[in-house]
Amino acid sequence: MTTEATQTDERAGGTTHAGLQAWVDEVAAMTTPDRIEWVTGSDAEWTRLTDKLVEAGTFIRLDESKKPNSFYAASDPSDVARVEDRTFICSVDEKDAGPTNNWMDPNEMKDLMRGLYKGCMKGRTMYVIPFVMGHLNAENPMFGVEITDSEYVVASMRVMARCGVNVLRRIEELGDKANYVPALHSVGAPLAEGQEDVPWPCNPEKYIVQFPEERTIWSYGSGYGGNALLGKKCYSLRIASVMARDEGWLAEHMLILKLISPEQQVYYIAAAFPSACGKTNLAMLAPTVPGWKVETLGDDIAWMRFGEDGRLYAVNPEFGFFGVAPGTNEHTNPNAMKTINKGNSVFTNVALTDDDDVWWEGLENTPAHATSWKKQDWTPESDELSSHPNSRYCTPIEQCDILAEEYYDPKGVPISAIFFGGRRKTTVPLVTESRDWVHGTFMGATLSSETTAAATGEVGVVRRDPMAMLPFIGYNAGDYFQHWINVGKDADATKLPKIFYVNWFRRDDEGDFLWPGFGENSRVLKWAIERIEGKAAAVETPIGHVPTPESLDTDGLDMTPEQVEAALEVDVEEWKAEIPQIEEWFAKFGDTLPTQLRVELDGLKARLGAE
Ligand code: GTP
Ligand code: SPV
Ligand code: MN
Repeated sequence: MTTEATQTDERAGGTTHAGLQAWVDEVAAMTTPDRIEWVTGSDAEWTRLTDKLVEAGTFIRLDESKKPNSFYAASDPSDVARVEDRTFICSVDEKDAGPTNNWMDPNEMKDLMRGLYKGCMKGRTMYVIPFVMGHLNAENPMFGVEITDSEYVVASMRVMARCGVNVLRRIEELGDKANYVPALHSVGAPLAEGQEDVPWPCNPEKYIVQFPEERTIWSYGSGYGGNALLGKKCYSLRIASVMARDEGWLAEHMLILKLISPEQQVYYIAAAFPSACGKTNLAMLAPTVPGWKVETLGDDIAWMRFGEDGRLYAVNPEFGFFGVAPGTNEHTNPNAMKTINKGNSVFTNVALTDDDDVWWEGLENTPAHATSWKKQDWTPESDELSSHPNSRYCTPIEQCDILAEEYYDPKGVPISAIFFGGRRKTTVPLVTESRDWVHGTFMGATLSSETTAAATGEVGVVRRDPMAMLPFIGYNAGDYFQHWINVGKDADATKLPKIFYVNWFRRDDEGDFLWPGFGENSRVLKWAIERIEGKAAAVETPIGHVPTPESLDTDGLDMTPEQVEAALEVDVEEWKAEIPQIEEWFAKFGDTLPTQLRVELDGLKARLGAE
C-alpha cells in the first residue's frame, strides 16, 4: 500500500471530540445501524472491507498477476452517474441558490430526508470516515467526516481522500478549532431481519443535498461516484465554492499540470473542462512535441489561493483519480494505464474478462468474450457496449509515475495559465487567448459543451457550462461570476494567470475530429506558453487571439495546412448564431449578472457586426 495511507489499525470505538461524537450518536439514533465502525485507514481494514465486498458479491477480485489488490464492481443499472436533477443547494434564501441549481427550503428538505433516513441503516454497518481534503499539515486543514452505510464507498474514499485515524487525531487535537464538514450518506436500503443483501444496494429515490450556510452534506439513495464519495464534488466543489466566495479564493473543477520546456523552464497550468471532456487525459499528457515534458498534480479539482507574492497557487485536494475508463489506452493515456496496472484500484461498470482482468471500449487487446457491466455475455459482435460510458477506475494518485513532487507541498503551485474548454462540434476554434482577466471570465461564464454520460440525462446536447462548474457551483452563479471578476480586480494584473479557451472536439464536414487531440494537445500548451513569454504570433479576431498557422508548432503533425486552418478558423456567421444563445443564458441571471460581462457581450456583438 501507499505510504500516506498506511496507518495503525486502531479500531477506535469513538472520539474524544465531543461535537463530532454527538453528531455520530445523533445519526446512529436516526438511522439505527446494527454496528458502528470508525475508519482507521489501516491495511488490515482494507483487507477486511474488500473481503467483505467480495463475499457480498459487490467486488470480484481481479487476477493478482495483472492487477494486484484490485477489484471489479458492477453497479445497479439505475445507479451509474451523478444525478443532477436530484442535486439541491438548500440555502436559506432561494436567491442564493441562483437560477442554475435545484432548491428547496432547508428545513423542509431536512424534514423530508429525516423521514428517509429513519431506520435506513438497519441490518448494515455505519462507517465513520474522518478525512481531509488537501494536506493534513495545511495551515487550515480542510476536514470532513463522512458517515456511510456502504463498504464500496469506504473502500473508494480510502483511495480518493486522505482518511483515517491520523486525521481523527488531528481533529481531536484542534478540538473546537477543527472545522469539519459533516457529510451523511446512505444507500437507502435497510435490511429486514434475515433479508439477503444485493450486490449493489441503492434506492430509486435519490437526494444529493448541500446546505451551504451550515456547510453540511446529506446524500441518499445512490452509491456511485460524486453522489456518494462526498469529499469530491459535494465538499471540494459545492461547499468549498461557498467557502471560497466568503474567503476570497477559488474552488474549481480543474486539472493541474506541470509543464517543463526544453530550456527547463517550469510552468503550471490549470484547466477546466466539463465532466468527461478531457481533464484526466490532459493532466497526464505525454507530449508529442520534442523536448517538452508534463508532470501531473491533479485531474479534477483545484483550490486556488493567492500567495504572498501575489500569484495564484493551486492545490489538488484529492488523493486518487476517479477516471473515465472508456477511451483510456496506451496511446491516449499511457500514464493512466501505468498507474492502474500497479493495482490497488477499483473498476466500476467496465467489462470483466474471462481471465479476471478488466476491459472497456477503446482499450487494446479486445477479448473474444467478456462479461458486460450489465453482467451479460459480451463479444465484439454484441450490439451493446461492454462498459458503461461513465465506467470508472479509482486509483491512488501516488502510483502515478509522473506525479510532480509539488503535489506534496501544501502551498500549491503558482498558475501561469488557465484553460477553459468544452466539447463543441462547430464554432469554437482549437485555442483562443483572452485579452485580459475579465474577458477570460466572460469566456468561462459562456463556456458551452455537449452533455456527456458523466451525468444522467440526454447526451450530446449543447448547454452552457460556466467554468465547467454548472453542476458544482454551491451558490448563485451570477454571484460566482462576480466573485471571479473580484478575484481579478483585487490582484496585480501582471501576476494573474492568462486565460485561454480550447476545443479539442471540433469536427470536419464528414463528422471526424479535426484535431488529433491527446498527446498532440502539447502543441497548444506550447503556443500558450510562448504567448505568455511574448514569443508567439496571433491573429486578433472578434472572439480573441488565435494562433497564426505558422505560430502553432505543426512539425510532424499528420494534418494538411487546410485542416490546421479549419481547426483554428473563427467563422463569424457561426459566432453570430451563438449570440442569441449567450443572450438567453445571461438573461437567466437578471440583476445578479455582473455589468462587466454584459459589456463584454456588447463588445463581442459589435466586433462581429451582430445585432
Ligand atoms: P471527469 O472525470 O468526468 O471530470 O472527466 P474528465 O474531464 O477528466 O474527462 P477524461 O479525460 O476522462 O475524458 C473523457 C473522454 O474524452 C474520454 O472518452 C477521452 O477519450 C476523451 N478525450 C480526452 N481528451 C481528448 C482529446 O484531446 N481529443 C478527443 N477527441 N477526445 C478526448
Ligand atoms: C465528474 O462527473 O465530473 C466526475 C465524476 O469527476 S464524479 O465523481 O461522479 O463527479
Ligand atoms: Mn470531474
